Amino acid sequence: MALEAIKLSQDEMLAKAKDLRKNIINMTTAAASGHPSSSLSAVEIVTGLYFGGHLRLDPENPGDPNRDRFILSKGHAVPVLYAAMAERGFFSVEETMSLRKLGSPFEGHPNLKRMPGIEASTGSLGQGLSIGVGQALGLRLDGKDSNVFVMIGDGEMGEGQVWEAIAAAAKYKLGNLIAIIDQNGYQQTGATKDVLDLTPFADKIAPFGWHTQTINGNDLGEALQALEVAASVTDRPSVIVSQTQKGFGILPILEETGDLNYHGKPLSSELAEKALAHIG
Ligand SMILES: Cc1ncc(C[n+]2csc(CCOP(=O)(O)OP(=O)(O)O)c2C)c(N)n1
Ligand SMILES: [Mg+2]
Repeated sequence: MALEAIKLSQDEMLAKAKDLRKNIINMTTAAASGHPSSSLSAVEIVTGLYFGGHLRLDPENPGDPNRDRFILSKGHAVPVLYAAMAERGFFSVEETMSLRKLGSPFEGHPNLKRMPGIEASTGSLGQGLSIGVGQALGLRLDGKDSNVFVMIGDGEMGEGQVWEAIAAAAKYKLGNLIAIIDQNGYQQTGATKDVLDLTPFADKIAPFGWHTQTINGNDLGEALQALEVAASVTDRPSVIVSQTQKGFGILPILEETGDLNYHGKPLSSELAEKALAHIG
């Protein structure tokens, strides 16, 4: 297979998004561990990246130097990444069921030493955008036209290192760098606005010299449109503030539990069954 960006129809992508959601629930419930709600909020953007014509990849040759890169800085949401990679042909959906099992390469956070196709080892929050800046600079030095996409959590935005990376990316006018903030409103210990409110993100990042967009990131059409615009900006870095809901796709089930954050908790088999039925 050659390097290609797969572009499905919007209906096909909506079906993929459902597949991703089901796989996220199945693998975390099987592991009895992991972060389904953090993964679910990001499904539409990740579907858009992998199936909306953005990530030029070759699963047969994951190290192709001309590939585009996706760094999941909020590494605990790795089930969404494994689910997308499985659908894209890096490995089977069945293999992802070994999530968090001893010896499995499907670790609880992305590990580039264990899995081809992972672009950065993340999980220690705050680092992914800096890694992306380095990769974007390197790609430019090498004369490549590859893009680097980095997804950051809204709680993760409280890490000072993210803001250093924002400043550096603007200084170097990294038009090949696209940040996506998954603004799902919650972090580990509660609502992000109560822990450390750095919203509105776009108004804070724009003065550094970034192109900004703010969207409903659980609307696939908006996600696709924003990725299109961001990719067309080549004279400066671009950020998509993706306003989402944590656990999107199974909100009625989370509501039932009385915990809309549901951070770092897998669903019980019983709740997983309900969630899968709800997704349809
Ligand atoms: C440096 C660091 N501190 C703390 C943690 C523990 N931790 C894991 S997930 C999380 C919350 C992250 O919230 P957010 O970035 O909003 O992501 P979400 O789960 O909401 O998508 C925290 C604090 C960590 N992984 N890394
Ligand atoms: Mg969050």
